[in-house]
Amino acid sequence: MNREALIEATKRQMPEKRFKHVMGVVETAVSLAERFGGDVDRAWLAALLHDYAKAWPIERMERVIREEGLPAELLEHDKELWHAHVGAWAVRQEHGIDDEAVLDAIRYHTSGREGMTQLDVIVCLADYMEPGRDFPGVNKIRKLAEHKLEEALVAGFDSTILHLVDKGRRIFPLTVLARNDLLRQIEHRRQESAHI
Ligand code: DGI
Ligand code: FE
Ligand code: FE
Repeated sequence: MNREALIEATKRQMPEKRFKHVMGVVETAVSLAERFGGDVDRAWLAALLHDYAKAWPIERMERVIREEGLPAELLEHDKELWHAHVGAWAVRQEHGIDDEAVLDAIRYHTSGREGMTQLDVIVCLADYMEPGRDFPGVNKIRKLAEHKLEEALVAGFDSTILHLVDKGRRIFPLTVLARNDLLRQIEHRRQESAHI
């Protein structure tokens, strides 16, 4: 796989501003993987491709979901959620990416999911805290991410959920399940370290 060609193909899918965000996510995901002993190559690849379909027209995303057997349930939820699944489909089709761990990290980078892998967490978290991001609470997330991946991602989901509630919008159930599961893992770890 040629990294330069993948970077160029990704750049062609989106406006300059979005591409800058993507490269910020790459930089952040790689540094998180290094800090927490994760898979740096997979973090690089999943981060580069995470928003591959983000700027595609809505109709194109809808067609892929309907015709390529992606979860139909997506159509009943916020369109913001579509690009993650469509992006995973697209990079397999267009670039032969077949590493399921990478595809899952792309697929679940917006919603999260139960049983998130370390790679899923790194990509999702990097998306929240890359250098170009600026929203209330982003510095708290960056601070937590210096030591605690899961705690930082819970803070990220909290900011999204609070924002959606504030706007009177629906919450995709998988995000709630993902947050509960992360809190469960954090609690478990606390209890284990208390017993040593
Ligand atoms: O693609 P990005 O803008 O880089 O970031 P993203 O893939 O995390 O998309 C975030 C958007 O998705 C954000 O505007 C909130 C929106 N969204 C809508 N409903 C939900 C949701 N995000 C989550 N996690 N859960 C939802 O239920
Ligand atoms: Fe995204
Ligand atoms: Fe993103």
